[in-house]
Amino acid sequence: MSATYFPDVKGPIAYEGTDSKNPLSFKHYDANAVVMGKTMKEHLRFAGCYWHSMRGAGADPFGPGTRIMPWEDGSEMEAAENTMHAMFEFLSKLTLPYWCFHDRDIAPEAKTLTQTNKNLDQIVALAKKKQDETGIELLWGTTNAFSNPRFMSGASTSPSADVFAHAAAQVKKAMECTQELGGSGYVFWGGREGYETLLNTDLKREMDHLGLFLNLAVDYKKKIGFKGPFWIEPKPKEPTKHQYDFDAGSCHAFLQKYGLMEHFGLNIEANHATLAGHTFHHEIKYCVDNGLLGSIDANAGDLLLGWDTDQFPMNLYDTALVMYEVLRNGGFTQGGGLNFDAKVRRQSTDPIDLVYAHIGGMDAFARGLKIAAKMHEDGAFAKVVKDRYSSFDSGIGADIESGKADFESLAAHAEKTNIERVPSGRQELLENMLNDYL
Ligand code: XUL
Ligand code: CO
Repeated sequence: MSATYFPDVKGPIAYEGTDSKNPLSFKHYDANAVVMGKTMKEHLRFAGCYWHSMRGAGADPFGPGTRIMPWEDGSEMEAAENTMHAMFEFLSKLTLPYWCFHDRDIAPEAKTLTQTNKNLDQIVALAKKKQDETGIELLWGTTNAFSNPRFMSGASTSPSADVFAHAAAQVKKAMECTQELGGSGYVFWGGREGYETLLNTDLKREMDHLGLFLNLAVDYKKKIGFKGPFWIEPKPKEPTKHQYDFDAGSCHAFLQKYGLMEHFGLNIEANHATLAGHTFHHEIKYCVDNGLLGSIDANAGDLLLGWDTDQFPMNLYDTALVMYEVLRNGGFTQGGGLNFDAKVRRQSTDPIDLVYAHIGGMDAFARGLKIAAKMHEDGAFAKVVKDRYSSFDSGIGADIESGKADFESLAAHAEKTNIERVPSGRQELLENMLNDYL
């Protein structure tokens, strides 16, 4: 193990305020500063992700990886251990309180499942030691049931029952590892749970299998006493043409149909929201209004590109409006947080680029939190929305909402009511107000 993998970062990154010219400092993220009764650290619950930060070398369909990753050194298992050391050095220096991983990110897959699980046990023991030494905690764990060629046609939605069994074995083990490391939650992103063509796909059978699989996961969670919630991570497409967990709304319907609402929330990723044709804000608001806000994969897409670019979040409108909803939710009540499921660009090749990227993302969300808190404290937007629906607070509106009205009483009301005009939506004024907060 090398003494340090990030030699340019001497100590933990500190808050130095907006006047600082030090690029290795936070300008806005002041972990212990109190905002609306909680520290920024408690509100934002930042996590670093293992797959992009430690394992993603920058390969794209046109060329191999470009990044310098000095921790990928030695035999496969030595490299796995070095990488875990590098991850905790990186998390500590960025003062990231949480981390997230897939089973296959942290330990190499062997020829047999038995040996693969042994590899995992060895690395999980090291991760546990590093957690104890640093106080850094696991936000969530998950399974990579999409990279191995056996999962080419899906995992729990594969037409092969043997593949279904392999996916179950993997989730079983990854859930045990997550429990061992004290993870807050467990994520299901349906990597290839979708289809390429309906000509070879029994859509109903595949979705039933997915529902069954998640119910089996709930049974096992109860059996081992894993306390954390499960979170589905919606994504509409990529790698498959159509993914079953399309967006928050379709996951909500799925969870209700298969009797899973009690055990699941959602992990909303910004770039997945935009791929589904929604704003990040929309997906989060939908979750808050339906008791589904689990956790967030904090990244951003490029609106000119139609794929998952997983860039670092820099847009203050996004961070402010998303934190406005998180505050409205009373925080991450299911134990989630903001996981940087984001990668540096292929031309950002030095380990230090990873540090700049996270500083930028953390500051963007800290600013978003401060803006959102001010919006809540002023209450101006909440008042606009409340007033806009005030016709439902009394009279016929109250009768509608309470279920007292029927079509006959509504028709009688309409006959004696002449609607001259509906009040203005005032969108432009509201957008001006929003800009005043930024
Ligand atoms: C893929 C993606 C995953 C999940 C975890 O688009 O976001 O990394 O976050 O499997
Ligand atoms: Co993600």
